[in-house]
Amino acid sequence: MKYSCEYHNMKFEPLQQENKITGDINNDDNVDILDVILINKAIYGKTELTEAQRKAADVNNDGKPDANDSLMIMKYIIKLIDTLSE
Ligand SMILES: [Ca+2]
Ligand SMILES: [Ca+2]
Repeated sequence: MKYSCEYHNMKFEPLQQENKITGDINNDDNVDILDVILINKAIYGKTELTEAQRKAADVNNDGKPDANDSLMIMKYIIKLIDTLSE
């Protein structure tokens, strides 16, 4: 049985393991628009990222998830760049 509870916008789920894919912030094994939405919400303070999510979101590895990472993930989704992890 999956444990999950939602309060308004916030969703809490057990996130024990590290996010495996760079840019896959919600850890669903795909890098897609949902991850861009999540990083943008975090940038604007609408949501909190876990430590693992912050690492997955920090695609350019400068120590923090921000607009540059969001842009890189978008470029990756529309195939302007081939890879997020160098
Ligand atoms: Ca994802
Ligand atoms: Ca970054």
